[in-house]
Amino acid sequence: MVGFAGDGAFGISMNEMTACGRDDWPPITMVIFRNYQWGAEKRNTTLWYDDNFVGTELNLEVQYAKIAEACGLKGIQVFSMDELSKTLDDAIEGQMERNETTFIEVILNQELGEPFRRDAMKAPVAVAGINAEDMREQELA
Ligand SMILES: Cc1ncc(C[n+]2csc(CCOP(=O)(O)OP(=O)(O)O)c2C)c(N)n1
Ligand SMILES: [Mg+2]
Repeated sequence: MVGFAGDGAFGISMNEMTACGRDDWPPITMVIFRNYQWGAEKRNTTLWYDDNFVGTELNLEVQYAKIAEACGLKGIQVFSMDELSKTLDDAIEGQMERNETTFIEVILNQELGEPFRRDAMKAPVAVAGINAEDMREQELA
């Protein structure tokens, strides 16, 4: 099994790293794309709000490969496509032949890609306003 995730998505679910090295669990290989941000969300907000973004930066100091090591698994950082190809080959061999689980942390730059749906990237509009006149005191039984 080979999994792929962005660093943000992986960060939401990475507590599973503490379980996946259990003796009776099958080994896996996981590739984490480390661009230090919630890139998709940042891209959306820069398009909606005149190149502004907020709340999409991740902690620069976190190293997922080291967290994998602390969980008793293999963790490797790679910095180029060649390194990734070789490391992925080794990790899959380890998974298939030696019962090894490897987390590969791919270090990237912060270039933002094209949005998944550019046609949906219009500024949000209020579909129903809030009118103070509509408010009612809560009635307690
Ligand atoms: C459980 C959950 N929470 C929030 C979201 C909304 N969401 C979609 S993309 C994204 C950011 C993902 O960032 P990352 O995994 O680092 O991918 P990148 O765009 O940087 O490649 C978030 C939070 C989601 N899809 N699932
Ligand atoms: Mg990311």
